[in-house]
Amino acid sequence: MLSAAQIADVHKYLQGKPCYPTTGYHRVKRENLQSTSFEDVKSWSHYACYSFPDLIGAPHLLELANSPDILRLAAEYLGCSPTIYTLRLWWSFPRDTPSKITQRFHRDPQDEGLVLYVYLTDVEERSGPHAFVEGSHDSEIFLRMLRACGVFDDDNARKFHTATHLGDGYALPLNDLLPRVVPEAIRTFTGPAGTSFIDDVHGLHTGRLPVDRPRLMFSARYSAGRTTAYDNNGWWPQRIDWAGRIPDTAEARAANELIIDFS
Ligand SMILES: O=C(O)CCC(=O)C(=O)O
Ligand SMILES: [Fe+2]
Repeated sequence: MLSAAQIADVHKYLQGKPCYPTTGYHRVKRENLQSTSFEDVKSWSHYACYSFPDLIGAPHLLELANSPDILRLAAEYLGCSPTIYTLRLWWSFPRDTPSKITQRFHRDPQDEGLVLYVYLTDVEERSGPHAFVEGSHDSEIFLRMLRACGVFDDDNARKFHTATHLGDGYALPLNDLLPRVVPEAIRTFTGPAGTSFIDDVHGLHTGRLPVDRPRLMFSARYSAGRTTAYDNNGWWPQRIDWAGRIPDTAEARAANELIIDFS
C-alpha cells in the first residue's frame, strides 16, 4: 500500500525520533514517557514504539489510514461509518524468547472492529511475520477451537474469551497447540515493506518473534465508536495541521475525530 519512496520517507522522518520501550501494547502513555536511544532499546526490549505526536506527524501514515478503499471496507464490515480510534507504530526486535503478550496467540478484547497492519520493513518467515487464525473472530468457531485445544470447561472458555490476553493466568500453550490442532486455519503474512492486511481484532493473532532482523509495523484501528483501548490512552485527540493530508469533509472529520482535534 506504500511505494518504496514513501517507505523511505517514513524511515528518514523517524531517524532520531525517540523510541519508547513497551511491553506489547505498542503505545506509550503520555505520563510514562521514558525515552531512550534506538540502539539501547533494541539491545534489551522486545518492542519500541513512537509517541503519538511523532507518529501522526510522519509522512503518509495518517493518509494511508484514511485511504478511501479502506474506509469503505471498514464501513461495509462494521455496518456504519468507521472511526479511526488508534494509530500505532512500533519495532519488534530479535530476542531469545517470545514476549508473553503479543508474541503468543491472543485476542484483543479491549478493542473492537478492524485493524489495518502495514509492514514498513521486509518481512519473511524469520523476521517476525504476523499470523492470524482464520475464523477465530467468530465466537462459535473460537470456542470450538478452544475445545479442540483441550479447554472443555465452559467457565474456563468464557474466561479465555474475556481475558485481556489469552494465556494470562491460563497456561494454555496456544503457540504449540494451534499449529497442531488447526494448522489449515493459520494464515501467516510475509512480504516486502508496504505489504498490508486487515484483521478482525477479536480473532486470534500473533506477531512471531523476529529472529534475523527487526520489524517495523504500522497499524490503524477502525470501530463504530470509542473502545476501551482508546480510553486507556492519554494522547488524543491531537491538534495537528491536517489540511491537505485528509479531505476537508464532514466524513473525514467524523472518521478522525477521536484522534485529531478539529476545534
Ligand atoms: O506484532 C504483531 O504482528 C501483532 C501485534 C498485536 O498483537 C496487535 O497489534 O494487537
Ligand atoms: Fe494483539
